[in-house]
Amino acid sequence: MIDTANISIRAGNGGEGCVSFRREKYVPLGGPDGGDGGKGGDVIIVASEGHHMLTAFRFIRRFKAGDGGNGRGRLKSGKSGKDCILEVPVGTIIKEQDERGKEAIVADLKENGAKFVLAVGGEGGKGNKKFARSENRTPLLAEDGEETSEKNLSLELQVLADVGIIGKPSVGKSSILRTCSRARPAVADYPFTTLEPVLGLVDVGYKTFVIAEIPGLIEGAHKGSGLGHEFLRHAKRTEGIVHLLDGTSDDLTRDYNQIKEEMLMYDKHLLDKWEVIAVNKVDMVANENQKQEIEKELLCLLGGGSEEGKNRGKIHFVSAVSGEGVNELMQELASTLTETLSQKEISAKRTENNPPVITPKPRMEKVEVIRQNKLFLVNSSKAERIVRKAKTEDKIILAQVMNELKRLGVIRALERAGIGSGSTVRIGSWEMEWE
Ligand SMILES: Nc1nc2c(ncn2[C@@H]2O[C@H](COP(=O)(O)OP(=O)(O)O)[C@@H](O)[C@H]2O)c(=O)[nH]1
Ligand SMILES: [Mg+2]
Repeated sequence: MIDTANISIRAGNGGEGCVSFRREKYVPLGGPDGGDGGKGGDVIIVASEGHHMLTAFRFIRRFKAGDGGNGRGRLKSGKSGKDCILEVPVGTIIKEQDERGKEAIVADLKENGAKFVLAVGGEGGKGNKKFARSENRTPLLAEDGEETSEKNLSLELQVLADVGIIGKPSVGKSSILRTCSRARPAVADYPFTTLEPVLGLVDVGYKTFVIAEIPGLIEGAHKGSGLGHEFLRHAKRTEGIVHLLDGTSDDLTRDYNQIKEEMLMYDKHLLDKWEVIAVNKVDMVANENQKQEIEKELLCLLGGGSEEGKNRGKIHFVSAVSGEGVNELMQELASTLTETLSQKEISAKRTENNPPVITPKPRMEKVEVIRQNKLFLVNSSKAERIVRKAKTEDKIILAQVMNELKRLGVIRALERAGIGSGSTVRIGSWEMEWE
């Protein structure tokens, strides 16, 4: 079962650099003291064991990190924008469409706590202090912040079960799965092996979780027949287990122990998971007395239900046919899951031992000039950020801008492209006649 979600994200814009001069008594115009703009916030995705599905992304699909604050006088830098952090289940794959519409994997979060910076916040603009040059001590320009753009991403998750139903053939595993979810596994009145893991999504109101039938156990999957692997993967990842028994069986102790034995052979770690015992086909159990006897037998088997706290110490009587007890069983599973997951989350937060943090490569800043007859289009985000806020009607400011464009290599690139008088230069939305 693959869970998917499409989202769009945007990192924060960088803040504007500031044009300002020191004001002191008796000094009419002090040196430049315009601070830099703050960096925009990043959009970061984090894998967390506390999440099991991508359901949350069905309700909110757009995410934006905070913008950087503008720089101010007295060399005050703008505040950094707040990062936007998205938590996803471990195993989530993130894909992005490139300009040609081709999908590529940008990150594959395999470990708890693994982080990936999906979008880097815009750089803050430099304040005018940074534009002071030996030949120009009164810089009248500052850089605008870097603008970010929106990215469309798709998230994909191979959903693994939170709870596995195990039990001998024909105890009613498939039937219970049908009763508690919309899953439609085959049900048969003869021992029958479900060949593919069937997952059901259970909704108890305040929580949803994934439940799967894990047959295979007793049916010899541990011996390495092709079937075993998929199930083992699910079984390994489940948080807990419903051990299902058939109330009409003549020896529940034997049935129970047989399954435990199989679990040990299959993967001994399965025995470390919590277990809820449910006795199915209660519609066929004759009377209360018989129920009480079954309960006594099983509790005795569990040593009074204290088995290091792994067992919940309660026997559920259910019927897949009449539906009796199924809701209560699901409620118990949901609350047990909530407990164990919040504990896990807490310990994961404590033990986050350097999970990988992957940061995309920084953008290359290169100047490109495209010529269209007498129009010369300059492609350079640095140059754009300088001209965007500059009041170039002012001759002095224009001269300073030209000086900065020269330092960035824009003038040389224009000359190489063959610029001459009568041409127009366009940088972003800013235009000027070349003389
Ligand atoms: N009377 C009764 N029969 C049931 C119940 N649950 C399952 N069965 C029957 O038991 C047989 C085996 O059920 P199935 O779900 O395929 O068992 P699985 O092998 O554990 O998946 C089928 O004939 C079901 O109709 C139940 O609660 N009551
Ligand atoms: Mg079955």
